[in-house]
Amino acid sequence: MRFQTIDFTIEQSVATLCLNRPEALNSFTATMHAEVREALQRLREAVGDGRSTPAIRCLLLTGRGRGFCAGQDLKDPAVAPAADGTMPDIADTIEQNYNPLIRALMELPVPVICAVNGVAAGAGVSIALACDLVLAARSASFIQAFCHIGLLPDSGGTWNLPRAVGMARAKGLAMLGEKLSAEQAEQWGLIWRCVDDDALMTEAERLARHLASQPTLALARIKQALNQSMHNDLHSQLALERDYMSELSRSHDYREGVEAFTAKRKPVFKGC
Ligand code: T3D
Repeated sequence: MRFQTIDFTIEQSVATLCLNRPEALNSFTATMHAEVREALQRLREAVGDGRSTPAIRCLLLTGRGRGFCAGQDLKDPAVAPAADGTMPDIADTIEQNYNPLIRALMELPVPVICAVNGVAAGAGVSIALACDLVLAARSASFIQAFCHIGLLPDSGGTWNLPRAVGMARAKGLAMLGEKLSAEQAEQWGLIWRCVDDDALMTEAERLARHLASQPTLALARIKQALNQSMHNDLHSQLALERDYMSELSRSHDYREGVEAFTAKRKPVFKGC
């Protein structure tokens, strides 16, 4: 599939979406938003409804060049001040572009791996935090750059950040906008793992292939249940676990998992 600002490929049930504007640290323009939206829409259709083996069983998101994503392209005419000095209302781009992107990633019923290959800043951090497993190159960093330009962490930043690292660290990061190294991000629980730079893509692709061979429907329900636990009370969460378990207990992969365990062989999951 040919796009101008992203590369989108599918191989062995793994879709890879690579942000490809390295000269601007993969910051988002209106075109990039439209292309990412289209790729995610195609992906969502390929995942299906969980009743049969999905054509795609994992998404890997990364960036080209020395940056992962520097958030909004601050030079994009769509968000720049007009010639007469009037400022655009950025609620429009947030509502039309960033919010649907965050929902699409967090609601996608397959695991989303983010390989943070370099600096992530502004909405670039929020996008990484909307993914399920974040790997980062040791030289990568995370910057809540919003406060440097008079904004606040959007794209779910104020929701995901305190849940990941706690309120004290979230406020420090968001109000100071200091660079957080990948190693510190791992120690603080912001990301799953920090790996050596030259091992990042090998490790991310290995993880993606592994997840794509696992019981996809169960992974989808794990993702949904953990995300919903952030705002459910215990009673609602217990009911939700019961309902998801009821559905999963009727899946092919549950039967296969138990049969393989009993027969002491490796399970072959179909993802449904
Ligand atoms: O519409 C709205 O605003 C609403 C949405 C908001 C969501 C947001 O994401 S707001 C936050 C926007 N992002 C930022 O404020 C980050 C801006 N970038 C930086 O602070 C720095 O570039 C970094 C800390 C990320 C990296 O610094 P460094 O020194 O490694 O690289 P650099 O030299 O600053 O950047 C390299 C090039 O990328 C440079 O281009 P040039 O001068 O070589 O032609 C730079 O202008 C460009 N670049 C980096 N970030 C952006 C960008 N160009 C446009 N927009 C960017 N966000």
